[in-house]
Amino acid sequence: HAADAYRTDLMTITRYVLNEQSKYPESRGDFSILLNHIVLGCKFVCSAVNKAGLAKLIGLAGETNVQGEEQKKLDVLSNEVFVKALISSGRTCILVSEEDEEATFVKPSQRGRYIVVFDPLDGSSNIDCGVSIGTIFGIYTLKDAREPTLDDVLQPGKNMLAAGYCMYGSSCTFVLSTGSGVNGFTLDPSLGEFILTHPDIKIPQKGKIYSVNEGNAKNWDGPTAKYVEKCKFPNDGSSPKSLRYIGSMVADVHRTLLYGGIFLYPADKKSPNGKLRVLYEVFPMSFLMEQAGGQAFTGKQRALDLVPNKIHERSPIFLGSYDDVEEIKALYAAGENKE
Ligand code: P6P
Repeated sequence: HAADAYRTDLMTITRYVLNEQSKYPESRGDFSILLNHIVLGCKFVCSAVNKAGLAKLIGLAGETNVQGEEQKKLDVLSNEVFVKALISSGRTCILVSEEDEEATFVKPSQRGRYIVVFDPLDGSSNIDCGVSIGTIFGIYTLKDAREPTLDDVLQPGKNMLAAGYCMYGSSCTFVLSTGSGVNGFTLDPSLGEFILTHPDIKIPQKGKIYSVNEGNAKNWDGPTAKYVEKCKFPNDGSSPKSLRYIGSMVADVHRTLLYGGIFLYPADKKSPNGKLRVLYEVFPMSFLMEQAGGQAFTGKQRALDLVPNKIHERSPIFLGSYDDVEEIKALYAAGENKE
């Protein structure tokens, strides 16, 4: 409708964060500045990802471009964009990226008090077939003002101030929590702004979908195998759950958040800690799930209580609708009693 096309009270992500900020009179706008730089990175990646197919078509990807430079892989390019954007914000002191073996310690002249952990382009192996991929991030703050060390990063996820992801799919959707609920914003390319489209997201208490790579079933432990069996052959007369697995965490988690259900990346005999990384995959998604009324479990404990020892540590993860995760927690508790 014409009226919708010209809504005048646009709640952009910048306005939303400033509104949030006004709740903390002592804040100096640092978080808004930090977030705006993360949003800038996402807008760049969104544009690059959307061109990726074309770049391949016109032979740019993987070959030299007009400047004779080697065309960078999108995940490397995305990482460089985020690292540069975060450092230039002047509000960060430590960065941990899935793409960098070591943490980046920002030099004192450009240092702020925020620590950002991120996967610049998760699921990037799916780019060539057009499957949605995404950026995932979490934000901690320095515990005190002394020289930052790696200990300041190795904090449990419950200490995060904020977490979110940006999904590059049919539309570019930015989902964010700053600790008081979850909100979704969609990029309006004509404005170059993220507009609030999913206010106060709450995940359904129970869902009808389970999301796991069934190809790993041979290597699952007892409780996971039992849970998936129950999804397929329920013994309480309820109908079987549907299986939806995209193989791109941001897409699988976004669907779970909006439709309900459970996403599982369990441990298995080959990978006893599962595949997903604690700091910049498990923690941010677990933070969002809890903020949306769901929960996240590692097979042993609440995911956000985990204290990582290494920045690229992995953990099994079961996250989604509260009741669905409760079921698998009960199976792990029963499994433990049997040992
Ligand atoms: P599998 C993508 O490579 C990724 O890191 C996540 O985005 C995704 O959830 C997972 O790995 C898929 O792993 O072993 O099922 O292909």
